[in-house]
Formats: sequence, structure tokens, C-alpha cells
Amino acid sequence: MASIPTEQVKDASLKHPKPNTTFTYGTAGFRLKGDLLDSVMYRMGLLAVLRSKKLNSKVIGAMVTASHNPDQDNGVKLVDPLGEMLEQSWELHATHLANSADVDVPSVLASICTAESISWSAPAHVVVARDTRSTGPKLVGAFLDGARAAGGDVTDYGVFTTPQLHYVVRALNTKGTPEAYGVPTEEGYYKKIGDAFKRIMKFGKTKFPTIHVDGANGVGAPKFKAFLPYLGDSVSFSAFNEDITDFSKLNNKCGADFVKVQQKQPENFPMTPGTYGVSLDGDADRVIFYFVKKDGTFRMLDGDTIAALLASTVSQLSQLASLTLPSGSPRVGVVQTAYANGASTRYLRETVRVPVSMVPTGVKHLHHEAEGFDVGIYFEANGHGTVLFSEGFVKAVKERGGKTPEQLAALEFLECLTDVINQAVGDAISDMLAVLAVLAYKGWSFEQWGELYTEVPNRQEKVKVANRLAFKTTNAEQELVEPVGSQDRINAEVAKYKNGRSFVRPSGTEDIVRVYAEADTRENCDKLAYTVAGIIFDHYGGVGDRPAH
Ligand code: G16
Repeated sequence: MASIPTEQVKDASLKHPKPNTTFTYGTAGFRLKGDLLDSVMYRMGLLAVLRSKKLNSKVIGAMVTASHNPDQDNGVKLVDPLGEMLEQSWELHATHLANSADVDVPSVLASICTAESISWSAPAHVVVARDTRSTGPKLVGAFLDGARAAGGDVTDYGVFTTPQLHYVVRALNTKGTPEAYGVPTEEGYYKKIGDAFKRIMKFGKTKFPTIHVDGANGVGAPKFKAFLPYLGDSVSFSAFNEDITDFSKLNNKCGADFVKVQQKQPENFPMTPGTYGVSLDGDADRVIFYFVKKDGTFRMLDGDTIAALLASTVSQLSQLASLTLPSGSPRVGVVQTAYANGASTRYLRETVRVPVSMVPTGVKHLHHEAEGFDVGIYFEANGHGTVLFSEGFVKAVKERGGKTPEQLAALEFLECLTDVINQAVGDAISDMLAVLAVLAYKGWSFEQWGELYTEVPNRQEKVKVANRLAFKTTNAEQELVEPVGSQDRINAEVAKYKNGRSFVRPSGTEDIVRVYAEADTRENCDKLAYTVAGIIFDHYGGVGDRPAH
């Protein structure tokens, strides 16, 4: 029986020595300064091979990106066969392997094989892609070394958006089956989503102004340009922040994270009243919409607003079409995190009347929860999310059980929607197209969409601390259990504000803790956010500049 090529793995390990750093598999995989990640990449190449062997030679993906973070950062996350994030129990193997001494790598691999009953003789298939970051090519090289040292068959897809990599993994693993997801190439991705977008826009009643798209100076910019020829001419787009040659510009004063956190438009982005803007983030898996009102004020439409629009539309259309599954009416549900605006949760529960689940930050948690619904809509407030349609729902929609022309149209619209949306993972470009299609169908402007509910003023701040791992949370990350006493201090502040809400949690992608606050007025909300940020800084190891208004 074949066994681990110990010498080969050990020799290659020594070429990718581990630095004196402790690695953690965080919210979206390993994320650190790019120049510290060589050994991690090598070892994730090894682990991806093991994961493929464990799953009967299914294709496993790896995406090399640090998404919304600056160019100096980089990261890697492994992708399971249907495009979902790596199963959580394997995050422990990843962390263990990443932190082992160089010489111990073969024995750690052997221990994972034993724990997971992996037969080494099974073939392994792995694919990898990267965003536009400067450290990407070298890190992909280290990953390939790992996958090859373990004898895996590995394909490098070059520069991709994160959602394109997830799409390709799912398409490869479903090829030739009744669940075939699409042609497993970049063009296959454009064609599948583009064709569905052209079909769904037949229902459109609105002519949008030219949509300005902020590419965050990242991979989304060239990929969106490549996508344009597949989208027809129902909407016209203008692209901005497309410079991927000057690495310092990546996510710098632009992109979805900047817009969401700063609550203002990106730089180098012309906007006047009536302009519609859309920002992607650095790897194009998050999207934020915005416009400038007639009075010149900036209005943002974030992940919560996207979830509200999609949940209300899918519910209404399912009812209009009298859609019935063998289990009864389709169960439409929404999954959010603590960052969801309180008003959006109330709107979903009380007006749309759908169940809303709260889970910890990270699409890996949201995705899993959303799988429990016939239509599971999950969006983080930061614009990261998608919609999962169950097989039963898709089948019922395709069977066209409707009778009236309105019912048949509703079913066709829903069917197109299942193809426009990238169900493998949150996808900024596909989400943008889905939102535009829904608005066009309803005959709504961005302004009308923004009237679904009135947001409670909110603010997010970052605090740099000596040790963010000292912060431990409970209750879907809404309360701190450590440092002891910190939550009492936060509660005492929150109690001073009408509709006050605030929580603190360590980021899983940046070396900071995040502070979130809501209150009845903008002024109160800002005061609460900065007071809580100040408490964390003063009492719990703040370093650098104290957060200031
Ligand atoms: C990643 C995750 C998101 C998460 C975000 C911030 O996004 O995929 O689910 O909301 O990090 O996480 P944290 O608050 O733990 O830093 P991205 O776009 O950076 O991949």
C-alpha cells in the first residue's frame, strides 16, 4: 500500500522553513503579513492533498488572498468540494500542521491520516488561484511545492476572484452529475451567470443610470471588465479604481470595506446626485451599494439591505406563484451576524415575516446555517453573502406549477435568479447583478430600495491591542467573557443611550479588535462607539494611537 513520501515531504519542508510565529486558522483561513506565510502555504498544499484523499479524490481548492486587507497582507483558505469553506474540524489539523517544527511535518501528516482514516493510495486533486497581491506568485509556488511533494495532481488557475475559485471547485466536482454546476473555467463562469442575467433582465421595468463600479484596485476590476461582454446591454457600467499595477492602491481609500466602515464614497470615484455606485472588495467577494441623495447626502445600501431586498422578493414571488414543495410552502430564512443593523432584523422578522438566525462572524458560519432553509439568504452587514436554494426549491420552480401568466413569470424569474446568484459562496459581482435584476423587476430605484426600513445609526471602530487573543466572546460574539469585567464596563455605557447596543470582538482577519455601536442618533452612536473603543484601549492593552472621533 502506498504511504506518505516522508523523505520528499521532509526535504521540501526544509526549503519552506517555519518562522518564529504562531499561526491561527481564523475567520477566513490564515491571514498575516505575506512574507511570513511561505511555510503555511507549503503545508496547506500538503493538507489539501490529504483532504482530497479523505473525500474520495474530490477536488479541493485553495485561494491565496487577504481580501479587504492591504497588499502587505496575504492569506490562504481551503475550499471544500461544493465550494464551501473547509469543514471546521479540519481547521484544527490546519493549525496543528502550520505550527509544527519543520522536521515534524511528515509525522504530523501521518497523525492526521490516522485520525481521519485516510488511505494514502487514493489519488488527490487540488486547484489553486490567487488575487493580484505582490506576494501571491511566490506563495502559490510554495503551495504547489506542498501539493506536489505529497503526490497530488494540482492545477494553478492563476489570477481569479475568490468566488471564481469557489465556482470552479464546485463545477469540477459536479461535472457529469445531475447537479452539474457549470463549465469549470473562467469563461464558463461568465457565460453561466451572464446568460442568466440577460434572461432575467427581460423582466426589467427600470432603466438605471450608468452604474459606477469601484474595483478596489484589486482582482475584481479586470475580472469585471472581462465579464462585461457577457452581460448584454440592459445596464451600462463604468469602472473605477482599476489599477492593479500599483500595489499600494489595493483597498486603499476604496473598496467595499472602506465604504462600509467609513460610511462614505471611495476616492477617485465621481458621484453627483443621481449617480449609483457599487464597491467590490479586494478579492470581489463583498459588495456595497450607494447613491447620493438630491440634497447631496451619501446613502449606503449594505449587506443587511441586500438581504432585506432578496428575502422580501423571494417570499413574495413564492407566494404569488403558490409554490409548494413536498414539505409544504418553501421555508425562506435569513442568517445574520451581530453586525446586522437592528432595524434590518426587525424588518425581516416583523414585516417580511421570515425567521432570522444569528451566528458568529464568518461566512463559514452563515453558509452552514443557511443550508437549513429551502431558500437560505445569508449576508453579513459588510456585504459578504449569497442565497442558497435547496434542490427541492429549484426542482419546484423548474416544474412551473403556476397557472396564470403572473405565476409563470414569477417562477421563471426565480429560476433565473438561482443561476445569477453564485451559490458556491458570496460573490460581489454576481450579487450585484442579482440585486440589479430584482430592482429592475420591481421597477425600483436605489432610493426606493433604501426606503425598506430606516437604519439605526451605527459605527464600527478598530482598536489595536497588545493581544487580541485575550478577548473571548459568547452569545454569537455579542458579549465578552474575557477580559473579566470588560463586558460590565461596556454594559454600563450602553445603558446610557436610547436603543443603545455595542459589542467588542477580536478580528479573525486583522490584528485588532472591532468595536460596534448603535444608538438612537448619529451623535449618540458615535459617542458610544468612541467611548467603548476608549475603554478597550485604556483598560485592555491598547497600543499605538488612542481611537479618536
Ligand atoms: C472575511 C470573512 C467575512 C468576515 C470578514 C471580517 O472577509 O470572509 O465573513 O466578515 O473577514 O472578519 P473579522 O471581523 O473576523 O476580521 P474577507 O472579505 O476579508 O474575506
